[in-house]
Formats: sequence, C-alpha cells, structure tokens
Amino acid sequence: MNCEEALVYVKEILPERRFEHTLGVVETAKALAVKHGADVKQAEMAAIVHDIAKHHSRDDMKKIIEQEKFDSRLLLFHHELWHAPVGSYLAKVTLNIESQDILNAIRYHTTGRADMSLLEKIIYLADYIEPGRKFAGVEEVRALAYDDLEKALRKAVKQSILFLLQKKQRIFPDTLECYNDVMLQKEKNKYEPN
Ligand code: DGI
Ligand code: FE
Ligand code: FE
Repeated sequence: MNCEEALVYVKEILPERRFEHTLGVVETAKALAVKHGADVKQAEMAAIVHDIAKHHSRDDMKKIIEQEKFDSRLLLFHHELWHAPVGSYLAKVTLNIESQDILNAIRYHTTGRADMSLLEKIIYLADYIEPGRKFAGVEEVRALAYDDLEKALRKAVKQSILFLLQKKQRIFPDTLECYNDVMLQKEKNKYEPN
C-alpha cells in the first residue's frame, strides 16, 4: 500500500480529531526527515499509520498482544500503551507494510526504547510536537527538534516521565530504557574528542 492509499484508509477508520492529529504528525515527520537526512517516504508512511489502533477496543488489543506474543508486561500497564504494538501488527497484516523500521517506529512511538533508529526517533518526536500539541514545555522541544534531534529527544523523554510521575502512573520499562539510553549517549559524547 502506498502513502496515498494508507491516508485514505486511516481517514476512514479514525475519528476526525485523531485524523487531524495524524496529519500534523505526517507534516512534522516529513520536515524532520528532510532536516535530519532520513527517508521521507518512510517517515510519511510511519506517521500516517502510527495511531491506526488508537480506537480499537481494549479486548481486541489484548487479544492481539497475547496472540502476537508482544511484551506481556504491557497488559499490566495503562491500556494507552497498547495501541502502539497493536498498530504495528495491523500495519503489517492489513496494510501489508513490510519495512521493519516502519513497523518498529509504530511499535515504539508511545514509549520509545533503547537504541532507537533515526526513523523511530523522528516518529516519537513528531508525535510529541505536531502543531496540535499544546501542553506546557512543547515549544522548547519543537524548537530543538530541527536543530538537535538528540537534545529534543532527551527533553521529550524527560518531560514525559515527569508527566507520568505527576499523574502517579507507573513507567513502562521501555520508557525507562529509552531515558537511560539517551542519557548514556549524552555522557558518551561528552568524552569524545570532537
Ligand atoms: O497516541 P497519542 O495520543 O498521539 O500519543 P502516544 O501514543 O504518545 O500516547 C500517549 C499516552 O501514553 C499518554 O496518555 C501517556 C501514555 N504513556 C506513555 N508512556 C507511558 C505511558 N503511560 C504509562 N502508564 N507508562 C508509560 O511509560
Ligand atoms: Fe499514539
Ligand atoms: Fe499519535
């Protein structure tokens, strides 16, 4: 399926507001891909599809997580996390998307993870800073994202964890591993000669 067809598909299945958000993520992901030298078509496709499972029923999502043997700890955490792996599954089986990088960008767009690819970082950040996002702190990450992707990512991951702590939510292991990894990369860079 090409991007145009995928966009028609998600427009049909997503409520209007979610589709508007998706369009914001698409524009942002394409701009970030151009800026940071990623494949623009891959970024566009991943962005179009990233929230495809957002409005699936909890029962359906739970079944897919069990059937596909996704991390079973997901089921012990907030159901908001479930649409990301379930979305990657649907992208593969209903939209025939084969690129593992696109599928991983969808799968990890909510939590992030350690060792994210450039595409995964772009989708994670585009989802966080698309023009429809209005929360406190978003402007700073938005400004950084085009200049310094890693710095923007660190800020976004930190803010997300602080937000979850404030809401007294538990933090999923992938989210924590993402935080540890972005902080480790920063420390490593500090000691490199250039
Ligand atoms: O699907 P979107 O609304 O566009 O955004 P998203 O996929 O980033 O989902 C955001 C939601 O996921 C938000 O309500 C916070 C939640 N979330 C993200 N990481 C974690 C988390 N919730 C828990 N409990 N733990 C996490 O590590
Ligand atoms: Fe999402
Ligand atoms: Fe989203």
